[in-house]
Amino acid sequence: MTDLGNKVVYQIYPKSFRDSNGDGFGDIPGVIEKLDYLAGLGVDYLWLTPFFLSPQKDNGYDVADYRRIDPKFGTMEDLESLILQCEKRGMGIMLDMVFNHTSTAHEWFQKALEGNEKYQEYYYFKDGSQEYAPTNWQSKFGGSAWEYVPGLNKWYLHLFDVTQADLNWGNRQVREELKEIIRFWKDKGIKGFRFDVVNLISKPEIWEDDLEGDGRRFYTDGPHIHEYLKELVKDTEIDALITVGEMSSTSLEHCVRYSSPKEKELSMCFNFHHLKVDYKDGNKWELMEPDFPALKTLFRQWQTGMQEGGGWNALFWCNHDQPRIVSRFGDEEKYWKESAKMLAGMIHLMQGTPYIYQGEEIGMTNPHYTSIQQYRDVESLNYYKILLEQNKTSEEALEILGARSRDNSRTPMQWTDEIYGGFSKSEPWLPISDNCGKINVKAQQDDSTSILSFYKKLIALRKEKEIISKGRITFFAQDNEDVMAYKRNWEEQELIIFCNLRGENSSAGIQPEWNTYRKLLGNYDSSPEIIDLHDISLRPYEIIVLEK
Ligand code: TEU
Repeated sequence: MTDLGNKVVYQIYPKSFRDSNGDGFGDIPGVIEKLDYLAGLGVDYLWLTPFFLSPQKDNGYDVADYRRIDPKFGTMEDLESLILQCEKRGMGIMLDMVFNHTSTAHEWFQKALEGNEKYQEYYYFKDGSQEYAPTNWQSKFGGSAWEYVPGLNKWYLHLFDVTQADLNWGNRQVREELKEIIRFWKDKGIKGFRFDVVNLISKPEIWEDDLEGDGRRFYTDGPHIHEYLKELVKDTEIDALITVGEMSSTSLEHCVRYSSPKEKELSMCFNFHHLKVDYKDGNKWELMEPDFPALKTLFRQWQTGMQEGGGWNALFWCNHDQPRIVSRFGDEEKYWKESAKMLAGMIHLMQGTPYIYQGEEIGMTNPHYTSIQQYRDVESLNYYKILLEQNKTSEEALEILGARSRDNSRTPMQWTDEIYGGFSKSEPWLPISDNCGKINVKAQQDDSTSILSFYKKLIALRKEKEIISKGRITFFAQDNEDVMAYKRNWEEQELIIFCNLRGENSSAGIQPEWNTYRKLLGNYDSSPEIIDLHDISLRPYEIIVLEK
């Protein structure tokens, strides 16, 4: 989908973006208030995480009615006005479709609980005695993936929270219902969709224990996944819109198929492999320093693999489930500005469509909460208990949450240096970071050296230079552990990108011909020191982009 190559998507977590009515909870009118800011950034699409009617057990990823707006977020009129106001500014709204599961408060599930067999077939209800769950699969939020319903003598499947029951995509009626929901929103003028954990929707025919893992190998990129996606896209004609699938624990081969235009599935995919290089033995709840050589290898494999296969990447560091990237792979103290800019440049100049998560563009950091009372996220609260059961001390458990909790990214957007950061007049639903006096939009808006200005520059460059959206990518200096280095080529043009991943000086090597190239972009004010024809020395977290 290379015609999407020059587009940029901005992700909004409405609950934490801007509270217009002072209840401590962000809302749709709050988003409308900030549209000029977003248009000023230069972004093309706004992806809003779910604001549909929901008990909010998983902050809206537990949908009780896909066609209604949760009153906490506003009204349908508010949304219609948002769509219109966006259009006026040349931006489109993308909605987040949570189709792997519904909330157990959804009418379908409620009918199933009443014994209605038609609706039981909408989910995975399995007979079985109370002692034995149908399989040993684990929920992604901890504990068994099955819940027993005594009144029915049946278990139901929930890969996430117990209030998020998995939908049975094998049932044609379910697929038809979901298509109707898409049509409903398309008719309202929605320009794109993000599909939540969409590569988990096709479950296996045989239900068996996983003797090697938590069950994911049976349902990840499952047996009918490509069929279901093709059918959904064809019958709702969303191939003309922008679509992105969130792919959990996926493979390159599947992502090529999900996103290659000739397959007519989705425009692009998110994968998370590059965000696991600091998981010890693949375990999110064991801390480790980031393995940068592994990061380099993953980017090379995915970038070149998608390129060769004709797939298309969604480029991102941050979202509402991930800790803040500057706290994670950068340095939020001494090299806060430099590292935030370098990390931004590194992915924005790769092949794919970049996504910016609210607050990333001003270098927001993790909040460093000190007490479990400050956390709200269901996954964090579950894992806090699990970590204590594993004999971690509460200090250790808090240290792990401090680095890994999803609440790290969900703190209120820092607009100003006021008490609640200009997010709200009252106390926010989740505590705002202490550093909002220093890190906020207001402080960066008129500063040409700010992180915000750097993001604007990256977005503007993408619009200006075809090579960024269309160019081929090749990686080099693969054995240099400290520096990510790649080239982009398009017609006669060439860009060379060096990113120093470390907080120390590093050196990048140079080809003689590059000596004549001009510096297009950097995150330090002065020019790079080209020592001689053999070497470019990079300062801590420096990014240098040379143009032929
Ligand atoms: O996330 C899917 C997902 O698997 C995660 O990134 C999840 O947060 C991680 O596995 C936990 O370690 C999506 C949504 O982005 C997330 O907010 C929802 O909670 C989840 O699906 C369920 O709908």
